[in-house]
Amino acid sequence: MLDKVVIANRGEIALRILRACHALGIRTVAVHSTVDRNLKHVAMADESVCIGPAPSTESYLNMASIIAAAEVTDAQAIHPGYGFLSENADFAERVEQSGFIFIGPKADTIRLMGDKVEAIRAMKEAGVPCVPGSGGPLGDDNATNIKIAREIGYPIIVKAAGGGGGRGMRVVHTEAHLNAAIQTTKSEAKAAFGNDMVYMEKFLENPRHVEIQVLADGQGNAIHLGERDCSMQRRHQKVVEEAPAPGISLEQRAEIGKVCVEACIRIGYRGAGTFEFLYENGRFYFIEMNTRIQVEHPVTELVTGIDLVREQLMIAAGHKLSIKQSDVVLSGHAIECRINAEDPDSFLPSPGLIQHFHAPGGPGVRVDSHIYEGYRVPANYDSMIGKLIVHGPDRETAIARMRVALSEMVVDGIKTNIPLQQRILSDAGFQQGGMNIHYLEKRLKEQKEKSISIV
Ligand code: MV4
Repeated sequence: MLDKVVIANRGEIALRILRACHALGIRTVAVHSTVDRNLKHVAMADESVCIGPAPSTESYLNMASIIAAAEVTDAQAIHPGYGFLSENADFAERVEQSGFIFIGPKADTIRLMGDKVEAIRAMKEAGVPCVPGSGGPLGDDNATNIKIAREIGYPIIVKAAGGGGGRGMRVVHTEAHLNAAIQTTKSEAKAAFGNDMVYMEKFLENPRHVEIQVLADGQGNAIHLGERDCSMQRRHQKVVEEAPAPGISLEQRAEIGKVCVEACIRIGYRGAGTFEFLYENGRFYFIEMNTRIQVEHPVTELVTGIDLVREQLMIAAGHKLSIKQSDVVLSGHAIECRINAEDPDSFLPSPGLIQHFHAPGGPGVRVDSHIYEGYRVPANYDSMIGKLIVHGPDRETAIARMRVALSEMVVDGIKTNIPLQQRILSDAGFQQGGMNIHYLEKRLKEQKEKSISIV
């Protein structure tokens, strides 16, 4: 087993990784910025190293500082968590070149998936169903692009190869707007990602966002752990996630899961990964692959009983997968509500001192959070202060447990989105299940218009 791991992240995921390490007898090194000295996992880690000032560009994104921290503490491996450097191929490469284990896929795999054009090409070749599209980068010839768009059929979406997660995209409804959209997306992509390569896909108007979790050991073995529905989102920020996805049959799960597993084996995938799909009219369309542990991984853990971060550590230590596909049995239903330090109506961040914190509990209730009474939420980072995750024998029970848990949870001193989460969990559409990616924004807009008309 690994003997010492650097946790190159902060907040709840740093604590989650620390717990998985300690459960395996692995010693931990917390790296933190100056404003993050009081993070819970820093106090719990075997060692800690301050890697720089508050701005993440100078701390959590500072490759040299993080690698230096591994060197001075004589650690063996670096876990990047999510966000920050987790999907930075150059970082993974530098970590390995410095003689450490990067807890994740090979740098080349991260690079492949970072280029959306190449990722789609590789997945299509491996038999993964993709959105009808250009199948490659768009060239400069307008007539050719018009022809491609006609073949796909409008509406189409122009996406940046270097984008992902909702950045660098433009929907086009008619031929008259195609060329301008391509040019604008190209120049925005050049500025944002230093890469002006763009591609075209059929624009799916009302899809759900359903993703498949995989684990692979890079030694020819891979399994899938079913799907998550992440359709409840606002401005590309997921708000509520659940597993399994409402309305997906055992047969369809097995079928799409098998396709993802075969793709993992084909590309020599290593570690935890997520195949992101749009799901519309009963069909899956691959859009992107994430090569990191994801925020919403706990819902998969609760329905499978598999500790994903433990498996990441085992794989990084060189173990073959110990879980067979036939060992993966989904049980019940899990829901995650992201808890953010933000105004529940305006969505503006609300950093500050936590004066009182009461965590909910009871059967099937899990709280993944680093906050405590007296902790100050800094203004420098993402506003997520934790996740409330529940599990129950069925979706109705999970919803009931989440509603009770949200009502029990107290976070005083700052504003949180708990009231918003309570409204979502009480919403008829959410309760019905299977809503598409536009549902939450539509409901929020209706609510806002209503509140204005009263005044
Ligand atoms: C799409 C799409 C419709 N059609 N691609 C947004 C984030 C990025 N991962 C891909 N995204 C989309 N790609 C085609 N061909 C709609 C979206 C999209 C979306 C996807 C998942 C979750 C939320 C979303 C919100 C708006 C648009």
